[in-house]
Amino acid sequence: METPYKKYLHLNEHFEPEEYLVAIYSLETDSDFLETAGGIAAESSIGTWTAVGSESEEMFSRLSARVFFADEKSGLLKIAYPLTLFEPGNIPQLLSSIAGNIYGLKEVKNLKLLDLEMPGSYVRSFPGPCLGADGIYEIANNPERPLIGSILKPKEGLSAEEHANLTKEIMEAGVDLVKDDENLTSTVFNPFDERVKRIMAFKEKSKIYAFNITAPAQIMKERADLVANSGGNCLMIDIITAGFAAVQYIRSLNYGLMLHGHRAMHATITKSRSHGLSMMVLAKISRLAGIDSLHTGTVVGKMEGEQQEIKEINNFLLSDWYGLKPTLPVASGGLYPNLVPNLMRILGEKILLNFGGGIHGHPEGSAAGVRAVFQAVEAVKCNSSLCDYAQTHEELRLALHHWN
Ligand code: CAP
Ligand code: MG
Repeated sequence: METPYKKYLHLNEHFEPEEYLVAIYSLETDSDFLETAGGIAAESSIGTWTAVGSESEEMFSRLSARVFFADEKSGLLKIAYPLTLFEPGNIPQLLSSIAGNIYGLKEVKNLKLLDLEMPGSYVRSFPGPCLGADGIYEIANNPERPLIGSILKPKEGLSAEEHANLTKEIMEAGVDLVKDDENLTSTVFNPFDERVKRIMAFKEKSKIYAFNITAPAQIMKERADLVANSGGNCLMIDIITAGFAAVQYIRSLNYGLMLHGHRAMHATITKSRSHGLSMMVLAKISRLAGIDSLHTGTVVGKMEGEQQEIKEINNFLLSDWYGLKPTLPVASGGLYPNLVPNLMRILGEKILLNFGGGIHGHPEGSAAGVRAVFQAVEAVKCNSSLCDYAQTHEELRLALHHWN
């Protein structure tokens, strides 16, 4: 059976897709490589498996995607999409097109969306972050170091009262930010409303609390309203499980609060080297949607993530992008004081470093854990080794011993 796929091939190394959105994929197939590439371009733009009489030649030349680069050896494909295919400011629609049906095509063995290049007019149709990295640093009075945050542990289990007490203890010990864990929303033992009330009773303006509002959209709004009306400064959303429509909805309500993006479940689509989509793509759409701080990986912690990729993502998040504010990268997952020098060397200082077990697992308790982290940061700032610094800093000494 003849497919219409090959007409989507416009191989031309010199093609300059200025007013197109470009998607870069890697493809593995046991079928004809070029035909499958054409099929991907067809299915993700205007086509289907057979020619249809309702599609005119004029329509095809105006709206079809074009495969302008295809290398069978590496599997690399570049597809250009006319911008008029996309509704401005609509992330779900973008994903339904360029990261939708194509993964299910029988001929596709593996397909990974590696990167997206978007023209300024499309990028500017999104609001981007409200505060951005600089706005977050401003809340914390612009320290000349990475921001230090903590996730309360255990993930779930503390009552609202215990949760608030522990938050108070570690905020007084110095952390800039405390956050709910990704699976803590509202439970019988720790109801959202009570948690907000108890924490807002003592939280100072320069401290950030990220309340996890993740829920069905109407409940997310109620929770966001409560945080805003209680004087809070940050909303946390599990951006993958809640979905980008939910993120865009909360951003559209213009609370003026920081939006912290937790990426729980991202690895279902990012972890395979050959299939799914990359964390870079998620980072780009998170910034479009208005996420102010985004988990991007640690290199040295418990979660998978390669140094070069994480550095590229963090550089992207902090760089100029058609006037959208930068998103602050967040390193989190299996971090503890001993790792701070490597973290700062590899990922720099414009970053939020988040410690869960690495603070609350300190042998002398959570406040001592906070002090150990700050001592590690101070050691780096004054070019001292952790071992030397630990000789006069007891909490750091205990941490080095405990986690060595
Ligand atoms: C870290 C964490 C974060 C992960 C998310 C956890 O706790 O709270 O959710 O960092 O991973 O639940 O594992 P620990 P990522 O500090 O105790 O490891 O940032 O890679 O999305
Ligand atoms: Mg967590």
